[in-house]
Amino acid sequence: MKRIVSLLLSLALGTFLAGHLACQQSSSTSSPYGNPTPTPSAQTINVSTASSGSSSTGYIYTSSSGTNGTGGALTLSAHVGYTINLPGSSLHPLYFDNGTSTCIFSGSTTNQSYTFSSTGTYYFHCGNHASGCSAGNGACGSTNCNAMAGVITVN
Ligand SMILES: [Cu+2]
Repeated sequence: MKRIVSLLLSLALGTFLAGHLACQQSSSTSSPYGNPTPTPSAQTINVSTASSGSSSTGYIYTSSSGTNGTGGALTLSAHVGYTINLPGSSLHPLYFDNGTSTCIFSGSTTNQSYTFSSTGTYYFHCGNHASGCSAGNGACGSTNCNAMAGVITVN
């Protein structure tokens, strides 16, 4: 009788341990030492040009991951490590900066790509079709461009 009880106990213990180990294995794919740490994956944001009657200059920037507010300015958010692809052409010369008068791209007439290495607020506008830029369409460091313009918050 004692042997049967002992056998049943070891069977139950074995089943419990097998289930426990299987459970641990399935939940430890990210880290064996506790809760998995989510790693934000690098993403790419693509910005395009478009005609729009809602813009005072007839053009806007668009992106599937952003919103166009009144006046047409595009609002985007990103994380450090994200890459943004920005259009530039002779019709839409690209100005891009991080809120200072130092341009990252200054009137570029070709498409540009930029990977964010720092948090902050970044701005871009078209040299021909932005409106209301305090420093002028042909300059960087304007924080209030609308129409063909965009703002990216990087955190
Ligand atoms: Cu333009």
